[in-house]
Amino acid sequence: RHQQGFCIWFTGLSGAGKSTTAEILTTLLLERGRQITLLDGDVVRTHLSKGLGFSREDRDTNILRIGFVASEIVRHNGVAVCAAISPYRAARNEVRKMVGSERFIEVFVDTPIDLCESRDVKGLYAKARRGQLTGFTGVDDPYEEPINPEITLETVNSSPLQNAHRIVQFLEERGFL
Ligand code: GGZ
Repeated sequence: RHQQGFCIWFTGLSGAGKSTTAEILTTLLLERGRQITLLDGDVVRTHLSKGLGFSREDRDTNILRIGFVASEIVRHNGVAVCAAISPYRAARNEVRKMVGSERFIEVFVDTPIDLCESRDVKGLYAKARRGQLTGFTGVDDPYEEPINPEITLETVNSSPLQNAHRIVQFLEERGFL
């Protein structure tokens, strides 16, 4: 059976749970026999986007690079799971156009900043609050929430596993799986 490709695009603050949910989703999709490419912003920045910083221009470059790779994967009927903060709406919409809107599934990981900050796995929020790190998303740099995401995930009362299952259910309903 011929299966069409698609792109799952996670967006949300640092520490919102994008990577964790994306990793679980990848496992669930692999179990269904799909080939998945996981493009995590943090990881992409060590090779494809090596040397880029966190200015608006560099973030947009990072997002468009990830988007370009995702669009190639989708064009060849593969599955791209992308997880980067992607704070700017215009860049996300650009990627949506590159991939094709009908195959682009924007997933807003809607974790309140207080919760991201209380987890602070890498201690970056604390650094940003102390002024040792400037231009940190949500602290002194913008995050533009999606207006019409295909999926909004709530993470206060839902686990990453539950959220990954929600995405799988959406994909089944839409005929992607
Ligand atoms: C936001 C930053 C910053 C600044 C370093 N602002 O939670 P993390 O640590 O592991 O993931 C964040 C990552 C953000 O990279 P992305 O490629 O996802 O960002 S973007 O989509 O905006 O291009 C965070 C860390 O890098 N980090 N400095 N100033 N996050």
